[in-house]
Amino acid sequence: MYLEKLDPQGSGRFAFLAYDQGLEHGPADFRPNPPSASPRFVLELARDYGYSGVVFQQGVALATQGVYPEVPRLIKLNGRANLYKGEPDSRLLCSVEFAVRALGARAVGYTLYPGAEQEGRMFSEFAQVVRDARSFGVPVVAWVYPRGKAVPNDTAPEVIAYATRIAFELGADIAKVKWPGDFESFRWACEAAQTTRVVLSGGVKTEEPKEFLDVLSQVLEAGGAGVAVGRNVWQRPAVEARAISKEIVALVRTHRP
Ligand code: FBP
Repeated sequence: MYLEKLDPQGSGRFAFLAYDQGLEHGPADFRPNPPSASPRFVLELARDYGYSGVVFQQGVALATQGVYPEVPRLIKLNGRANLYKGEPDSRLLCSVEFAVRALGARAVGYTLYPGAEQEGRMFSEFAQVVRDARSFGVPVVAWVYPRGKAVPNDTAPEVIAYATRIAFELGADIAKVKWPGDFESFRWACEAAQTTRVVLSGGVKTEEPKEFLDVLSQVLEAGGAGVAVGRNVWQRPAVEARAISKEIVALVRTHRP
């Protein structure tokens, strides 16, 4: 029922445009396509191609209040910069209440780093986010990225299946995970997640759009619910970003296993 906020037609499919990389990676991510430093570039793509929503941190959401308000906002509640290279940790920066009441969030998101030293704190913070989101009636998307010195291979099939299962166990509506490398492994991740829907995390921009779209087709074929993609869209020049957006949204909407 909560997912209706993002999917009024009840398609069970989602294509999010991720735009929290300014915090998570820094502005170097915008250099391949300088207009992408402006959130308007991303909002226009989301509006024109019917993405399920854009992923913003609190500050970007505040700066763009009233800009294309028809584009659903998924507010990322925690985050970190990547200057510190120690064990990963990501703390709550925005409450569910502020995201919903002040920023008009249709959904909230939170990154978990299972395996990291701070795993326990992130799990309990996330569990509280799930409870708060229930009281405000919004769905929760978990970015689940096993990571840290205890996790030598963060995209191993058993690690990705564990990631989606953690999302299910903790109450996420949608889990966003990295590509484990093949169809069978992604299918395992979807099975492990049970009622939690699983979407692909976009990843580094591929040379050719087709390489990315082929992976997305496999995700959908394996039972995945879609994608949350950033760099593979907005690091391309406007004409190409538009072309790949059209294909991503069409694929997510129409491809059935
Ligand atoms: P991309 O599609 O650009 O890979 O974005 C997906 C995403 O999850 C972003 O929401 C987030 O900023 C970033 O990847 C974090 O990636 P990582 O922690 O692996 O550097």
